[in-house]
Formats: sequence, structure tokens, C-alpha cells
Amino acid sequence: MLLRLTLLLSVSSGALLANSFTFADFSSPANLGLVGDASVSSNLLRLTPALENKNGAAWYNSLVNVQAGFTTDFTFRISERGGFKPDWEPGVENDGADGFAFVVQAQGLNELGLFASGIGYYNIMNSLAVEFDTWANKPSYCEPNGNHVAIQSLGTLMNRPEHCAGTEFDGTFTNPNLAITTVADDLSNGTAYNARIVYSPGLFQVFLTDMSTPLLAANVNLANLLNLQNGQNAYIGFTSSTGGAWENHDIISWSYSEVPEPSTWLMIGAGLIAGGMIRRRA
Ligand SMILES: [Ca+2]
Ligand SMILES: [Ca+2]
Ligand SMILES: [Ca+2]
Repeated sequence: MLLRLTLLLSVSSGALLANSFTFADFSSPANLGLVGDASVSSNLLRLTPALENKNGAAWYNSLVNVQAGFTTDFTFRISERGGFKPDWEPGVENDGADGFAFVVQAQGLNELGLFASGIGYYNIMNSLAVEFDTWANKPSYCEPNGNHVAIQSLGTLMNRPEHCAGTEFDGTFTNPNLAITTVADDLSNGTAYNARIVYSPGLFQVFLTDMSTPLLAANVNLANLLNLQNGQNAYIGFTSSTGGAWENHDIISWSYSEVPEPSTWLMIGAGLIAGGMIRRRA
């Protein structure tokens, strides 16, 4: 059925094609914009290596239409943690840093935010980030622990990693956090974890391992929150960083599928009927 829908969409109109892509692995960097310390090797997208003070970003190198909704799936693995261990919250969860983020932004292909606590998305304007944070920063960041997932955005202003309002060296800000939760599984333990993000206008959901119950959800309308290009388009990808502690942040696979707009579904219906009529005649 899915195959038939795709075929009918292809023959009816190129403009109606659902925008989708799949990286079953990263044997080639084709269609990726790599920034900073991100690299592709050994079939992996390595956002940062397990070294001190690194940051990297990888963007799909074309704008995608996010306005009507999308689903994206990725598998990540965080390994070889090492470096500084803080004394304010000891424990395995604070070993290795800083995590990575899935980011939607309507700025450009060269975007890369700050390293260390910034997870590579701190200061990207006009963005929303889903951070997989593996390091508890200083108390003014309002982080629950060193192993949490959060949705962060300040709309068209520069994004920030704090989970509460505050004042830092670069100014006073409102709370950038839209949703946050701790994670039972240790994100940095070298396990390959499956994640899914499902957006429909008004609802942004994050799934981890369990694809039936969201780990995290927020009321988000991207077209209102961000200044999307042409009112509908954005770049999507990943950012990551290390600081005085580090780890490899790897993406193993990634797929994206734009959800057709309701008007498109009407066209699909028309296409199915037309397709049926053509087959009957033939
Ligand atoms: Ca955080
Ligand atoms: Ca950690
Ligand atoms: Ca952190």
C-alpha cells in the first residue's frame, strides 16, 4: 500500500512528493553539510570525537518542509567517555560530556553553536533543539542530572541550554525550556539507542526506545515559533560538543519523512481513484 501511494504520488505531481530521505548508514557524506569537528568515517556520523573542547554539526544539505509535520528516526551511540569529573554531582552519569541535539533551524548550513555546556546549539538563532544531555552543568542551568532529554527554544532569538530563566554573561533570558525529563537508561553507556521525533502542528513528541509512549512532549507550532523560510522550510540536523569531559557522539542511521498536508491527502485520494480507474480500463 505504501509503495503504491509513493508510485501514484510520483506520477501525479512532483510538487506533491513527500519530502523524505534515509541514511541507512553514513558510508558517504553526500547530502550532509558538516561543520566544525563533525566527520563521517567507518559508516558513522561522528558529531564529536572523544576529545577535549570539540563541537560539530551536521545538517541535511537541503531545506525540508517542516511546517505541516514530520517524523524523523535516528539511532545514536555515545561511547568512550572520559576526562574531568565534577565534584558537585558524583556518579557514572557525570562521566563524559556533553551530549548532542537534534536541531530544527531556519538560518543556514554553516550553523554551529558553542562547545561544552552549549551542546553545539547554544547561540543558534531561530531554532528548536532536542538535547540529549549527558552532563550536569552548574546549578544556574537548572539541570535535573547529567542524563536528561529536553526541548529547548527561544523562538527567533538565540537558543540556550538553560532550563530556567536567568542572567548570564551574555544577557538576561526567559526560560528556553519547553519540556524536560530524566532518562532511566544511561545515554552514554555505548548502547545504540533508537530515537524518534514526531511533529504535527501543535504537538512535538520525542520517543526513546519505546516507540508507543512518548518520552517527552511539548505544545509547539513551528510556523509560529520560528521564522521558517517561505513560511514552511527549515534545515534539520544534529549538533554536539565536548568540554573538559568528552565522549564520542555518533549517529548510526537517520531517516526523515515529511507528513503530507491535508490537501495533499485529498490529492492522494484522487490519485488512488484515478489509478484504480486506469487499472480497470487497462
Ligand atoms: Ca540540559
Ligand atoms: Ca555523562
Ligand atoms: Ca548539560
